Amino acid sequence: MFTKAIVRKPAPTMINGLTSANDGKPDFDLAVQQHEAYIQALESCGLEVTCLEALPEFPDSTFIEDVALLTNTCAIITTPGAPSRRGEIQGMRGLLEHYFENIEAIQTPGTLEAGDVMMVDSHFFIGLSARTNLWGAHQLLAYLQKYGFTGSVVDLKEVLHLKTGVAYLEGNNLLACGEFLTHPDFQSFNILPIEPSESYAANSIWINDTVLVPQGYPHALQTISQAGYDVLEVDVSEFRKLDGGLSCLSLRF
Ligand code: CIR
Repeated sequence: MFTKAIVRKPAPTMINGLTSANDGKPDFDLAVQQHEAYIQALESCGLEVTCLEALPEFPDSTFIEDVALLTNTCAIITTPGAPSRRGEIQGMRGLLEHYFENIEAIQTPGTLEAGDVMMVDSHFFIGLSARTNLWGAHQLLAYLQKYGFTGSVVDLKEVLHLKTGVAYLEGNNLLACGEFLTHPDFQSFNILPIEPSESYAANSIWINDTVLVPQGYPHALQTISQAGYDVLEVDVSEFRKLDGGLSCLSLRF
C-alpha cells in the first residue's frame, strides 16, 4: 500500500527537456493541465500528494521519480546520469527528512536514476543504462543490503530506463514489452505482454490495486483490466514528448 506521493510542477523550460522522441516540443499549458489531472488521479487512489514548486533551471525536473528511491525504511537520493539533471536533487534531503529517518545518497562517479529501479516486494531490480552505471548500481546494492533488502542488476539494450519497458503490478504480474518479454531475469513472473505499437503503456503504475494507464493504448488497457485490476486512464501526451511516462512523474511511498 502507498499512502503518499511527491510530484513537482513542470516548468515552462520543460519544452527544452531531454528527448529522443521525434514528437515535437510539448505544449506547456497542456502539460500543466495534464499534470493537475495526474495529481487528481493519484489522489483518487487514496494518496496524499505533496506538490513541489517548479525548478525552471532544470527542464526535466518534473520527472521527479529519477532523483530518489523511496522504500519503507529508507530513502536514497540519486546522482542522475544526465549532467543537465544533476541539480534536480536540490532540496530533496530537507524534504525527505520529514518522512524518513534514514537517508542515503549515491555518490559520483556513481550515477543512478530511479527510473531504472523496480521494486518487487523486498527485491529491487536495477537497470544498467546510459543513466545508471555500475558504480551507482553497486552503491545502491550496498544500501539495500544495509536495510535488509535484496537487489540485482539487469542489462538494458533498447530502453531509456528499466521502467520504460517493464512495470510490476503486484501479485506476481509483470507488464512487459520488447526486450523484457524474453529476458531471463523476469521469467518467473506472470508476464502481461504489451505489443510494440503500445510500448509506452508498459510504463503504467500500480497504486493500491488501481493501475494508472496512459490514455490512448486500448490493448494495454484491456490486458491490464482483464488481469483483474481497476484501471484509470491518464493523458500524459506532453510528457511522452520528453520520453517521460506515468511513473516518472511521482515518488510514491
Ligand atoms: C530524461 O530524458 O531524463 C527525461 N526527459 C525523461 C525522464 C523520464 N524518467 C523516467 O523514465 N523515470
